[in-house]
Amino acid sequence: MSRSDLSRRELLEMAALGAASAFFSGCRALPGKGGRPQRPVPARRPPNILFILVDDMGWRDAGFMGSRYYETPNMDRLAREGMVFTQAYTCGPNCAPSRASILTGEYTPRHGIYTVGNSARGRAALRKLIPIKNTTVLARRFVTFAEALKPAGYRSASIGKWHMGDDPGFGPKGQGFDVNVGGWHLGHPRSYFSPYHNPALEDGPRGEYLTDRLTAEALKFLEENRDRPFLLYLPHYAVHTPLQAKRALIGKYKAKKPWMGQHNPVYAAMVESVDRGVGRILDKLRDLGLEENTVVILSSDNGGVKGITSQAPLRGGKGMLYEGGIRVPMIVRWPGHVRPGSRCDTPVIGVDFLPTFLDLAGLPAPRGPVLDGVSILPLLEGKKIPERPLFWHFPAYLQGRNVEGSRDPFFRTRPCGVVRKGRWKLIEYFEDHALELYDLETDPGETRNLAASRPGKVKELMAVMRAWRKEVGAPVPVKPNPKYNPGAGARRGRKGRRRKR
Ligand SMILES: [Ca+2]
Repeated sequence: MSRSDLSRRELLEMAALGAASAFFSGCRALPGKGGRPQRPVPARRPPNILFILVDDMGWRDAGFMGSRYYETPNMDRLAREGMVFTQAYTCGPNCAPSRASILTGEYTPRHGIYTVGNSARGRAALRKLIPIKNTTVLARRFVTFAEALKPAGYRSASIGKWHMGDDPGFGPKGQGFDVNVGGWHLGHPRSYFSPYHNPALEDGPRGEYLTDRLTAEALKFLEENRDRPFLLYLPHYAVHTPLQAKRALIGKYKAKKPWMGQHNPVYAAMVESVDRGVGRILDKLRDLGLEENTVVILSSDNGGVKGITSQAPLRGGKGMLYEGGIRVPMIVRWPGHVRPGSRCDTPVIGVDFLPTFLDLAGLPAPRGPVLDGVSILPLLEGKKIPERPLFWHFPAYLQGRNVEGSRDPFFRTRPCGVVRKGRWKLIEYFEDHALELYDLETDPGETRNLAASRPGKVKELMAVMRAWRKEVGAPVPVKPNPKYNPGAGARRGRKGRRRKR
């Protein structure tokens, strides 16, 4: 029986009936998909889950990731008390696809959210192919982690950015969260200072700072829900553009020396505001006695924007499928379970959150939805998970003039597919089937394309990627663009040398 045979409500009711009864009646095995027995569901209060997702925060945009420019003492403390994942990935190089996959545990071809807005971005004359049409609203049939956790009695809130539709129906509340503060279709704030002009967020006093406000809303939710399992999803609007920070925090960064391409004092002040919020949340957990039974996760939805920040030595930034666009910082803290100050180099990816949350809650996978990721609970416990390939599918164009690290002067990326398996990463560009093969172990900066010298590896990875595309129904663009003009780039290249972010 597939998802299409069942309504969304039926799925949730089935999950609720099966799991909730087991949850409250002690340990027993639940039937899994195809009648296989699953793990017993323990009769304990499941841990709270507090997931702080920073927007556009680059892989090195924090002290614990090595930055000597940004000051993030609270994130650094979280890192000292938890596990840092050094090879954490998001499923897209920009906001909406990453979020849709984080929330649903499904790769982008399944929900069709491949990019932000239009998939045909950039000048038409420079695009060889008609890209695959993008979806901008997450369909109701998808089961989010808020819905998946309901059978265990979690009270859930989404406080911050949503970017996949509007309530009622397609915002956080339509997708299973009990509380929505500030989440709607827009992917950036109109202003970081109140009035916010956001229909999902009541304005605060004039001049109130959005990051502080979301932190305050999070603290309120923690206080109100201290006595029951909660899922707090805190997707900050920061540190996405517009670059707007509290004046008092900017000055000291102006006096600091740039470090490895990190030099923007306003952006640094925005990072610091998020960090101060993290500190207040950690303090509140401690004050409420919730520290022990709360899993705190901090990560980002895509790489930092080139020109504003830098993830060097990784190549590129937001909007690219190079490591700088898709590798993100990530910490998980869970006292008594995760070894403080530990580090994990195993690659993990956005679709792993939902299965991990189910595992934490002691719930079986809901019947119907496909889970593309795996639970990373074994990694948190210092064990291993079986090696698996990771995939990206980006059948879209993202413009960007002369962005450092990109493959050409007009686009941050052209339509492509990517697979990572072990140390190897293969990129296939759909316009001309050009291939790039990188050995991330010896060349994390993706500077040496080994495709020509390792044909065997290319063949192996292409087969893995093609099989995956077939499995998930990933559409590859093949239709030529009648507006394409091979000479357009040359003319434009001569006269237009202006730089654009
Ligand atoms: Ca983003």
